[in-house]
Amino acid sequence: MTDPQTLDALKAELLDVALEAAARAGAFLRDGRPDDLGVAATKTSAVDVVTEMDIASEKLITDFLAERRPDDGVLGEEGASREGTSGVQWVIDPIDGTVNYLYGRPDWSVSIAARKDGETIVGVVAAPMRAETYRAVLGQGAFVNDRPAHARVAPPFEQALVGTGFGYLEARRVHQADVVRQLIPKVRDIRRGGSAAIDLCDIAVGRMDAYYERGLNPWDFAAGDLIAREAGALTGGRPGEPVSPELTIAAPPGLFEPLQKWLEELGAWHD
Ligand code: LIP
Repeated sequence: MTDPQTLDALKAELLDVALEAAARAGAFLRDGRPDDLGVAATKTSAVDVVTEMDIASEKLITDFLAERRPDDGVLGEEGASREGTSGVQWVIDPIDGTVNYLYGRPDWSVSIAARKDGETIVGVVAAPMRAETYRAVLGQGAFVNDRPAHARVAPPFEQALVGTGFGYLEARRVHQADVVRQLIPKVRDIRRGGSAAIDLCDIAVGRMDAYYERGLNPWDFAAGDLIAREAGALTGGRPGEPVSPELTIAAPPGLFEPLQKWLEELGAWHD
């Protein structure tokens, strides 16, 4: 068991490192985006893309982490993978919202989380085109820039503004479209932002009432999940489950429960 004072000092150091890494990568991506940016590679389908900037951003972040925290482990979306010896693992999405970034749309982010013995204790999401950085330390609240972040009070279900997203494979998209088709008449409206990390932070700052998505990777949700929880939202997957690639849900108490029930009944957790 880590001494509380030592743990607090570790959290403070990891937050400082995450903020600096996200700021450096965010500035590089904002200021250095090539006008002729193209697709460098594809992953699960022809529309699941990687750009040279995703790869360069991940290298910038991992080089910085190696300098500041050489004994930590690393897991990055674009292949960064290092076993550490410190018990700390960094979980990195160098551009969350790659398709938005490719098209020159503003809603993309850099998502960096630090896990200690498997538990996320620091989360940072930088959204440079919004001039906002969202952050949270476990047990110490959530912030947007230097302002405290708080999730909205749950509205009635039919007045909820709900965010979601869709996968890259046709079979999954067909089922996801069927789920959202049945949800749309029951809520205020739907938003599809394109960056899970920003969607989770929008729950934290009260810009959306709820968010759900199937098929996210740990680097998509690790930081935003902590930020949403520290802002007062509940997060999870199927009933009794934590957020996972199977299903990610975030919403304030009073809305989280009926939404989770609806998504379970609609089969949002499977393809
Ligand atoms: C994206 C997620 C988004 C999802 C997209 C994509 P990426 O992550 O943040 O919520 O709907 O399909 O997975 O690939 O841009 O890092």
